[in-house]
Amino acid sequence: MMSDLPFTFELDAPGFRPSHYDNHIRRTLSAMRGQYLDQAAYEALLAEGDAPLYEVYELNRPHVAGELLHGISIVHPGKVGEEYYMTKGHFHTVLETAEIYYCLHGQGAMVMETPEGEWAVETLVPGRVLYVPPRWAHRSVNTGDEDLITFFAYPGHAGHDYGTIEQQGFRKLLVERAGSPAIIDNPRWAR
Ligand code: PAN
Ligand code: ZN
Repeated sequence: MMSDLPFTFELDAPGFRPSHYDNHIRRTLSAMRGQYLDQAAYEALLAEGDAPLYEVYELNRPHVAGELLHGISIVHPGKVGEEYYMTKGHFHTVLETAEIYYCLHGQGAMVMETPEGEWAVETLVPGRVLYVPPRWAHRSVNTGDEDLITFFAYPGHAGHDYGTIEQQGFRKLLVERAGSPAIIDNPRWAR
């Protein structure tokens, strides 16, 4: 088998867009129907326009064990009601696969949980590395007023299971209370 050549790319401040990438994915408000706690605030915001919530720059690698899928995730600042802009979040289809995140810019948090009902919220600040162990679903949340930018890498065969989270969301939500992020129970969550 012919081997690939090593490659490099740059992540320059302030935008941290990779100098080389293969896919650019943009998620807007309409992709998040049913995911925000305050449905009325969601509908009101959507009526004003389908706002961009987050973007992902991916580098193409084969989706097989041994490879590392990697790229840049950018969650824009904003709120739906009192709930911060966030990614859809997912389990990996192959549950026993981990992921590593490195925060480059902004202020935020990763909301995580296991199928067994454990949960965790870790703050993301520039320079901080977050290790998401196997089995932990993960969602990035922007709690600041600038883009939250992270570099991520995960195993090529991991796959994405969005359906489980779409059904009732994460166990915990991140909302703004008195100007600061607060972790609250998700009333829709009932596993
Ligand atoms: C990341 C995420 C990215 C977007 O690459 O896919 O931050 O979030 P959603 O996939 O939940 O929309 C990752 O965790 N990959 O496995
Ligand atoms: Zn992931």
